[in-house]
Amino acid sequence: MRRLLTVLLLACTALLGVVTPAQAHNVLIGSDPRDGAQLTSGPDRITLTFDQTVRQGFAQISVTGPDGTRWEAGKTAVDGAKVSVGVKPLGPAGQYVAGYRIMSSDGHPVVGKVTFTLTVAGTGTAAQPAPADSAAPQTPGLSAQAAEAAQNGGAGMAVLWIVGALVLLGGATVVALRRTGDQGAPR
Ligand SMILES: [Cu+2]
Repeated sequence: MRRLLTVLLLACTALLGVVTPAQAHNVLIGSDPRDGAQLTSGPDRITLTFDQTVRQGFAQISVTGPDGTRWEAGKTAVDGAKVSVGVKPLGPAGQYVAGYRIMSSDGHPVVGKVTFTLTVAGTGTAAQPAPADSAAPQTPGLSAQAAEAAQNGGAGMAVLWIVGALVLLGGATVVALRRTGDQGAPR
């Protein structure tokens, strides 16, 4: 039993160890357009503002419109704590999702999304048409990652760390129980 307690203690320490650094992740503190905005005309650019400097070279914003059409224009730019991308003139009215992927200043990737609604249809045509196989559940890659992160309340990475730690904890407990059982079992 003492062994089990020791293992549990070690596992808890490990849990704290992996959760603490996750707090240093960059956090989205604002956007233009803001999340949930209702727009009568499309924005020229989408700008995301984080709480601290974003690393260069990994950041990417994709703009996905109704039916999976794509509307971002040009490369994603990183300027200090701001990450932005150009947007083509928008087309159909409906919901547009700016999915993002950035590298935190602490070296961890962070994904998420900002959603806005175009209330009046524009005249633009998509940078990329809707995927041919519309039966596919989700376009793989960035938008899927962003959607997943959003489902986790934007704390995708933190959740991953916690799940990983719990798996470790569970494994350690099973090993400890087996060992205790072996010692006590009559042969
Ligand atoms: Cu981090």
